[in-house]
Amino acid sequence: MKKHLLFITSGLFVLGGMFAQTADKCATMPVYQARLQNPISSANFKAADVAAQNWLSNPINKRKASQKTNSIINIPVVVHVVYKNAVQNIPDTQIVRQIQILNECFRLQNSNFSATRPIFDSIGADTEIQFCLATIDPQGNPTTGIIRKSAPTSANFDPILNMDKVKSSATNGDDPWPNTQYLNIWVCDMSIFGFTFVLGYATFPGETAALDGIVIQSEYFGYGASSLAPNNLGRTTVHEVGHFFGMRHIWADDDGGAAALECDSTDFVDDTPNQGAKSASDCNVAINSCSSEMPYWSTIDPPDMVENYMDYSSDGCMTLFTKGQKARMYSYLNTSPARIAIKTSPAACNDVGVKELTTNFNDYVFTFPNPTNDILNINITKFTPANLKCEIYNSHGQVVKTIAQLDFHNSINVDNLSNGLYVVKVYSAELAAVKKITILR
Ligand SMILES: [Ca+2]
Ligand SMILES: [Ca+2]
Ligand SMILES: [Zn+2]
Repeated sequence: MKKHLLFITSGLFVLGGMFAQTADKCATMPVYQARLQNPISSANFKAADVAAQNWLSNPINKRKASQKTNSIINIPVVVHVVYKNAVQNIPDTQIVRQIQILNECFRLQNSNFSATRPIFDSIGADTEIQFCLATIDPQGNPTTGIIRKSAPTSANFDPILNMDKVKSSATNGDDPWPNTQYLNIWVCDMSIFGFTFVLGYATFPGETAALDGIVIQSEYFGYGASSLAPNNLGRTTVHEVGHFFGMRHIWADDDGGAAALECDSTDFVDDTPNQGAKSASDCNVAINSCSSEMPYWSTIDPPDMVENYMDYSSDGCMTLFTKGQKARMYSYLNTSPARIAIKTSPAACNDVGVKELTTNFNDYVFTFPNPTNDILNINITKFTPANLKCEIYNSHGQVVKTIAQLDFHNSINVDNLSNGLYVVKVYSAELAAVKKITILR
């Protein structure tokens, strides 16, 4: 009873703190602190950390884990969509897109990696970890890897007062699949009193099977609406999956202390610069909060690595995990029983996203507004748009505009084209989508 009271009190305290600011990226640490109140959980987390640290203290392990091995780890994912209304019942395309964003970011194929400052780009890591929607369920039956479950509008899934209720059917959520075979991701509404105060949270290695996985606020899963900027590019899930593999925040959660003390704790990764405080959903490249430090790869005191997925920067700012972070992930993937097991999960795991893209590519291309008069927007939600081209045809079948290289978001000026019906073809060697648009003034 005492423990329970303690948790509620600390929960309210944290909740009060969160209300004082805008939506926070992640509730992983407050949830973790609450879990540490349970002596068994606390011992399990500690055992996982000690085993991982011992593994990483072996220089051979450390060297191998931070290098590229060309051996890919495939993580089968099951997404539990627990919804209270139609909007929260997010479409398959949004889910597939999030899996693709995970793959881009964990495999260093994100198109914004080129924006990484030169001082950091040499330590960016292809973690060689990939994700896919599971194709075999725990009973051995075929599955899309997506479960949809309706919850009453009265259900609360916030991570402080109703922590983990979304993870159990008995409390209006959905039970996890075995964490030895699947990464469980719950997508739900965590708002409380109509206020979205957290975008996601994760469990660290060592968590019990019943709770292991990550939870993401529905509208932030996948490619969110521009109104959700700067958190609309799917990086919340990348950040939370980072926690799932043992990553701590890059600023080591030592915000708020005396200035001299804010640089004295660690994220347990030796190539990420020390950082005194979290970023504020921005991309402040001017900041160097901890001075007089010299990581092994640098000859100068580096600025804060706001490009790191484990900061709270804007989604568009985030571009990398480091080699040291990769090594830390592998230290858990080689020592923590559930993380070891998932590497050889029997849940079949084809690259579902790419397979679906080939037949449904039209669903991944959005042209708007229609009709338009001057600007045509073409948005792509594809794994890598690097090789995508576009041609616009008039009603006589003649090419009137060519774009040699599409990006995720494109604004095409069509004000030199006359009124009429046009066909927009978006294509690569493997994929093709065709959209009809009208130009009308
Ligand atoms: Ca560090
Ligand atoms: Ca520094
Ligand atoms: Zn976090």
